[in-house]
Amino acid sequence: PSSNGKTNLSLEIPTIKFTKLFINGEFVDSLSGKEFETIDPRSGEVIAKIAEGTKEDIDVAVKAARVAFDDGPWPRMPGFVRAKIMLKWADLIDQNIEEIAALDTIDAGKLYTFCKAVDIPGVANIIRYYAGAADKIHGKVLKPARELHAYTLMEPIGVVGHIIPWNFPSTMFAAKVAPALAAGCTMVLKPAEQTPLSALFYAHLAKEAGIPDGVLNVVPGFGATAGAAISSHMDIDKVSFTGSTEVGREIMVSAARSNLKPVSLELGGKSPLLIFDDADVNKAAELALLGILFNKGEICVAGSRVFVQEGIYDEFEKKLVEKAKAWVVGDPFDPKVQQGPQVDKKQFEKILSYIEHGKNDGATLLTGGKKIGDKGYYIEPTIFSNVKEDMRIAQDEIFGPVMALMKFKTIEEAIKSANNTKYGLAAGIVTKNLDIANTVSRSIRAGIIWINCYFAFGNDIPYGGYKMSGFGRDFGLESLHKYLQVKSVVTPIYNSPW
Ligand code: TXE
Repeated sequence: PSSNGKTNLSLEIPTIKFTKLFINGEFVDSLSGKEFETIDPRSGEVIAKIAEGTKEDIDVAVKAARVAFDDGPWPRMPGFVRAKIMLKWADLIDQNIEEIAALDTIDAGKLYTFCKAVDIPGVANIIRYYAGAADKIHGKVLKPARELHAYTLMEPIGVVGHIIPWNFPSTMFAAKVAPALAAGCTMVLKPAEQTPLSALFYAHLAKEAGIPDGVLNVVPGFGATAGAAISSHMDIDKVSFTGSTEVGREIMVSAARSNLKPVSLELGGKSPLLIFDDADVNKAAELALLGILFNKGEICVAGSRVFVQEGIYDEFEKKLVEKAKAWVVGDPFDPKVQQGPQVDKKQFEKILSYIEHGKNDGATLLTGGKKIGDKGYYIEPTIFSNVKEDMRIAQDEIFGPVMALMKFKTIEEAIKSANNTKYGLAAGIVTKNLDIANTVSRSIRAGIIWINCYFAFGNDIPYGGYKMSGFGRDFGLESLHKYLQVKSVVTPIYNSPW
């Protein structure tokens, strides 16, 4: 890989301390004794062997979570006591930022400096956000027409199953676990098989912080075995999933076929970024590039379809290509590097095959298009122009550093093109014109719209899909409500007929 900087990389690589399943407050081997390898995408080499959870281990973990829910202190504690423990956990995470950041870097190829500055401190802050909500969960006193006293209770939904992906191993962990804990739920989480390391580290710190045994169980394993055991489990009350649309559909089917547990699904995307003639071309090109290259394009809200109005198109294209050529790909521990390796061989090959589709389907390859080096899973920032809306590179989620660049004339045309996708996760608009911004933001069917920015996230900003990008929201109090259910209690007022 090309890299501008010199670093002593070995200094950053942590010893792997936790490789077993975390069930009922203990690190244990899997019942089958099986293990799987987690791979460093910088080299394709094995980092560690991890205990592989299968259906039997999920059963044990669910039993522990069930006991912790039915008989344990967690759901019964006053909210501020849960909050106090969660805040301690957040502080412990803050004390271990560098080590956890390094785990996500070797496991997922994510930029070390970014994990250290944003992802891992972000985990602590997500936990703090929901800890702050733990003692503010309450129902309403109602006013029925008849002489009844009626009120609602907000109760924790029960035992939750979380299935998370590999692109944001830490953020996804926190976004699922923190609101469920605040709500008083107990849970079993399956990290992605590509990235089990940080989740096990967080589990260890949860125990140290005083989260009672059985409340948080972490079972690494594969989707078809451990994941499917969660979605089809008769004693899990809710499943929260982030991953591909295909697997989301399977999860919904097995939830329906088992105990009808509610599911929330945060799935794929093919998000549009619309750049209008009045935009600052240089800034817009920077934003568009970041929109597709951030986290190597492995982000569900990647701005993978970029539509540019014809008046600035040529200048924009020129600037974009210049900037893409200057983008630094290399070892993610190197602070000068902007893009690390793709997460694994499967993802790497998928992206390269889409690049071939782009060429074969008649799009123009403006820059990139090749792998870098012979070791690890590095891919050049890749931009296609002359993309037709029905091409595979304009319709399918590639989940890599590959942009489809298109031109438009009118606002109406831009809106129509932006919505020409089965997905609806995010969209970006670049314009100084308030009328355009207001019209377009209301016309695009997506869960989050960024105006003159991209990837602007916040703990209190709900985030999730329209259409086949799924349903349910992560972040914000909306997410807390996924883990609660409403119970109505009704009683006649003294002596009144009912
Ligand atoms: O995802 P999977 P993969 C998209 C992206 C990517 C593609 C494939 O386009 O290229 O999906 O990635 C678990 N029952 N996204 O194959 O398989 C799995 O073990 C229950 C978008 O890695 O969806 C992992 O923990 N669980 C996305 C999680 O699901 C199952 C992030 C996600 O893996 C299962 C990741 C099953 N039958 C990929 N099969 C986003 N929205 O951010 C797998 N899993």
